[in-house]
Amino acid sequence: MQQRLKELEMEALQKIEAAENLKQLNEIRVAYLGKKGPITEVLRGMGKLSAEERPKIGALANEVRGVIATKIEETQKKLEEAVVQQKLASEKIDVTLPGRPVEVGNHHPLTRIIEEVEDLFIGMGYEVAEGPEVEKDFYNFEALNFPKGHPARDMQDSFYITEDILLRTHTSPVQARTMEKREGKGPVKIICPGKVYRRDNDDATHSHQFTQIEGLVIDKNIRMSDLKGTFEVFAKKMFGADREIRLRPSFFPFTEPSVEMDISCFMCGGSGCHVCKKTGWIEILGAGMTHPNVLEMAGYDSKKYTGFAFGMGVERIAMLKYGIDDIRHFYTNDVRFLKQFFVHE
Ligand code: FA5
Repeated sequence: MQQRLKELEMEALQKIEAAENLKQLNEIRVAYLGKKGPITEVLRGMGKLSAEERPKIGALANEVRGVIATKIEETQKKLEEAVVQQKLASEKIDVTLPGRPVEVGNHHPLTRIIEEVEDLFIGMGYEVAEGPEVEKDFYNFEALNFPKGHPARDMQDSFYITEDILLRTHTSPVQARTMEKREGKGPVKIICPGKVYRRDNDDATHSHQFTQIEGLVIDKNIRMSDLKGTFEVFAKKMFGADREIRLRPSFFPFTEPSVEMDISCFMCGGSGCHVCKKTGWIEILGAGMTHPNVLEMAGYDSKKYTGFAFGMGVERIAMLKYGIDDIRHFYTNDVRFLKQFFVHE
């Protein structure tokens, strides 16, 4: 039996030595040290031995088992280390390679226009104001001299949420809110950019959701010539000296007199095309002298104070400035379109 144990030891050590990977080594462990292995079998047969032989064989079996286990452990460490080394060799990192470029976002063209207009007006002493997109009928219409049932409400087809709450159809309610806050005391000089919503049919120059920038100036002795001068500065700065502007008489319940300003079409230069609907002009803003009713409703003495206001379409300005022929490009988020406006800051 002693002989058998020694042979087993030799055989196992040779096989361990020859193991090429961890899987083979594990198979050897199971074969020699497992419950069904030859050493366990020797130990099981010890009952048949004499009392004298039993401790000797028992000790030897344990010794052989220990030798095999130690060898397996050492070999396992070696094989594991070899696996790591192999991985390191195959996954070499060249730290001198240039990095992969990361796609970085940039400002949307509409945001750029808003910032440019804000900068221009802040430079002329205006403050930037804001108001809610979900608005009360009172601020969107009534405080602006559109009583309930007034036919002028049809000019701006609205998305109503309840009878008294709607998605604002223009940024003009911010005028009413600002005047109310000032409690009849001037001067006021604000611009307010924001989203507005109308049940308009979408086409090349109309969208059901678009962006406006409102402006309001209230002080003593504000005249129509102040409005005109402001627009001339604005048009020159935004579009350059060679683009023509024109003011047309118009109607808004909250301004009197009222005007609309057009800019000559960028696409056809004024001869008429599909973008300007054959007129040669693109309308970019509505404006006028603040109606005395609006001033009085907000607590201003309309004999002391006068004012002018305007509301411009940001998409239209962007279209004119960048030569974009369809307003829908702004909302589809096509990166190929947006990338043309990327500026590296
Ligand atoms: C108004 O919204 C008035 N609140 C403007 C105003 C303010 C007048 C202060 C007087 C005093 P209007 O509906 O015309 O006006 O819209 C103003 C501008 O928004 C238009 O000149 C145009 O540039 C833009 N606009 C109007 N409807 C759309 C639309 N559906 N899609 C894109 N832009 C539009």
